[in-house]
Amino acid sequence: MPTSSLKNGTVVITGATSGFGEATARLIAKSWPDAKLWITGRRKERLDSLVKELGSSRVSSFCFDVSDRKAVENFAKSAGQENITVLVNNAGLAAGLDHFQDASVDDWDQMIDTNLKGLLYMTRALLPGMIARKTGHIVNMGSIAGHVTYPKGHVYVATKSAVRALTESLRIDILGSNVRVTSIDPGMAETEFSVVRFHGDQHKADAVYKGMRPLVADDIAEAILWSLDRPPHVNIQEIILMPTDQATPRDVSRK
Ligand code: 8X3
Repeated sequence: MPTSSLKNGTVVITGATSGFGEATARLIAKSWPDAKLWITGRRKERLDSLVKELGSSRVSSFCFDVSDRKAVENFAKSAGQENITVLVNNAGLAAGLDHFQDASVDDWDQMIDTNLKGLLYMTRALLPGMIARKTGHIVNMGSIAGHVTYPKGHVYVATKSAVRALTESLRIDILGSNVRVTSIDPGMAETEFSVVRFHGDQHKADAVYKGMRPLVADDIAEAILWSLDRPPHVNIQEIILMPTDQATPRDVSRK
C-alpha cells in the first residue's frame, strides 16, 4: 500500500464543519494536492463556505447526519466506485457534564448515536471498498476520555472507550487487508467542543480553558496527517496528545 496512493485518492472527513474536521480538511487540501476531498457535516452553509475556500474542483460536500443510517447508506451509494482511500471518522460530541443521576437521556442518545453509531455506519459503508482495492486508512477520533474516566464523564467516556475498543477490533478483523486503522486521542482542545458540551453556554466553555494553554484544532490535524503520511508498512495504532498544561483529565496546571 504505497502512501502515495492514499494521496491520489479521495479523502472523506466527517464533521468537517468545525474544529478538528475543518482543520484536517484544510491541512490535507494544502498538503496533498492530488487528493480529492469529500467533506460531510450537518451545517450546509459551513460546508459550502469550506468548499468555496478550498476549491470546488477538488472538494465536494455532503450534508447529512452520520447517525442517520439511511443517509449514510445513500452517501455510500453515491460513492459508487469512487477511490476512497481515507476515512476520518471525526464527527462526534460531548453533550452535558452532570452527575450520572442528573444527566439528560437526550444527551446520552445524541452522544451514542453520533460518536458510536455514526462511526460504525460510516466505517461499515466505506471499508469494504478499501479492502477490495487493498488500500486505505481509517482514522478514528478517540479521546483521553477513552483511557481515563473522569467525574461526570460517564456516557462520553463510555463512547470514547468504545471507540478505542472498536479501533482495536477493526484492526484485528481486517488484518492482512493492507488497510490501516489509527485512533487520535486528544486531551483538552479548544474548539466548539465545550460550547457544545454546555449547550451553548460560552461562559462555562471559556472557564474550561481558563489560565491554561489547550491544544488547538491544527495540533490534531497535524497528528492525523502525520499518521497518514507514514510509510506503508507502518500503522500508527494511537496517538494520545495532551496540552503540556494537562497531565490527566483531572490534573491541569492553571496560571
Ligand atoms: C476531549 C477530552 O478530557 O475534555 O475529548 O473530555 S476531555
